Amino acid sequence: MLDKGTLERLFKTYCKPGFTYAYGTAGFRYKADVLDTVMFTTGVLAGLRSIYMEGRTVGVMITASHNPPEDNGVKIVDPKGEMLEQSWESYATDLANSATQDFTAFSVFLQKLVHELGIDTNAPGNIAIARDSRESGPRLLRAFLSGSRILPNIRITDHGLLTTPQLHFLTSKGNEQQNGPAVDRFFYYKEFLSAWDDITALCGIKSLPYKLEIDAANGIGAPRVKEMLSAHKFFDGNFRVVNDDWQTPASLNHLCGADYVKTNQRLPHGIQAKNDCPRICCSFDGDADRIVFYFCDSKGQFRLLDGDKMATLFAKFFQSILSSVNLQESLSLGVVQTAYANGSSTHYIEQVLGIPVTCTPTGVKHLHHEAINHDIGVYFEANGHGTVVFSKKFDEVVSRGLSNRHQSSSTLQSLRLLSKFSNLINQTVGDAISDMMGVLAVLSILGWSPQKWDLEYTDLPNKLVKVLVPDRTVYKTTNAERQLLSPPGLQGKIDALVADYQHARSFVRASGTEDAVRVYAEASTREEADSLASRVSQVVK
Ligand code: NG1
Ligand code: ZN
Repeated sequence: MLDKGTLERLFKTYCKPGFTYAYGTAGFRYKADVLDTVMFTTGVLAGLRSIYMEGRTVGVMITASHNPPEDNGVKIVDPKGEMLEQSWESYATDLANSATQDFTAFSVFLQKLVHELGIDTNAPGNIAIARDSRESGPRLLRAFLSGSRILPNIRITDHGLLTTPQLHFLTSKGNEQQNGPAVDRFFYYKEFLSAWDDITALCGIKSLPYKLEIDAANGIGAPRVKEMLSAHKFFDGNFRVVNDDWQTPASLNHLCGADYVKTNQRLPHGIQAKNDCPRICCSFDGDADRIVFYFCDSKGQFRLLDGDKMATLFAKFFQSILSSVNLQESLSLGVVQTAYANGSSTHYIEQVLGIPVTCTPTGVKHLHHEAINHDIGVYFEANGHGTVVFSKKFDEVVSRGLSNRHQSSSTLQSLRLLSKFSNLINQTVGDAISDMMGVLAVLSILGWSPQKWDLEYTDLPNKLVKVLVPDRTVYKTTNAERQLLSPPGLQGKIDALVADYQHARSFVRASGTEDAVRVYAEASTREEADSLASRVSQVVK
């Protein structure tokens, strides 16, 4: 480690007293002007994590996703591309909060951590880092790099501007392929496009079934999706990216993007309400790890195809392929949702498809950990954040099937399809680009229009409201966030309100990314859902 004098000088450059940080749903996320301290300490912590993981590459993403342009954040990605292990979230928080006291508190805590974890601070480590298009990104990157440099043997690969899922994917592949080709964003494009080419060739698909309009939220997804798809025969001339002004920081997520479309249930700026040509539209969020689809029906009305609709589409698709090759008993298929999933989607998956559903707390890290208990685990948050994960057993069973020379050609075709789908989907985390291609591939194979997809089930009317409260930390939940434990007595009041409505549901939880409490309500009519949300909001305040 650096000598004390140099360390103290660096510390004083970046660390300021008087702020308390918490590692939230997706890392540290605040207004960018209070982030320097935690960027510096996260630089230290990511280095320690890599040394602890025997030098394997740890990823770091600087982003605040769908939040406004003046926010930013940082999260650490573990070597397999997954979210940071939970016990380390507390180390990250405690290290940051020691640094907001003074240099002595920071160095004492750091020494204690290093000692307790048995870390040799001179050992080698590797970090792969990237950022989204926010204006504060370069400044925060400098603070991070200075933190990581207090450990002398940490090698940094700076990928520059990437989408969040690209960084997850490259972190994971970088660890798998030590001596292979360069693992950069072009490697990402090649991997996913070759899976797309294999699937379309296998299924005889010659072109996109309809025009594609992509709202890129004026974020980093815009240049990346253009760079990836522009030169490809399927997409060239058949897709259009709107809200692609990623170089104007103030326009990020403004009147556009997945969060805007899902929350307001309306078209983003830049996409016209028309139904004169077959088309499907989608919106990414600011760092392109979420996607929602939509279209306008014959009356020109907006129809949303959100994360729940994607989960049901993938679940139904994989279920039908598994049963076509008689693998439904040997390979388990399950869907993971959160309490925000529309009740109709859960009912459809469980009762119509007969596929088990598990509910976890909000945040993909929770969904992901549950999904890996299945051989094919489909997980999506209603807001469009999710993916599909395939187990080792899935790989083994499929490759065994493929090497069996007595299989019929239709069985071989289905097994190849399963195998190629596991390559088309970014299994490390939700990925707008990869999910988009996955959905387009499924719709093309099934020959479905967006209208047909939408008709699978009808959403219950619902409402999500943000309520500002003096202290959101008092809102403690249980039962996958569906019930409040505290403040005392509040859950009883919510239950009493819910009982006034037909087929209704409502729950309250503190946001992990914003200083607010979220109220969700659904009921059998629009009026009832709105009324329940408003009455629950009143008792929460
Ligand atoms: P919070 O702010 O904890 O509700 C939001 C989303 C999550 C997840 C994270 C990370 C909702 C209701 N919540 O979390 O699903 O995507 O942001 O970006 O959409
Ligand atoms: Zn995001």
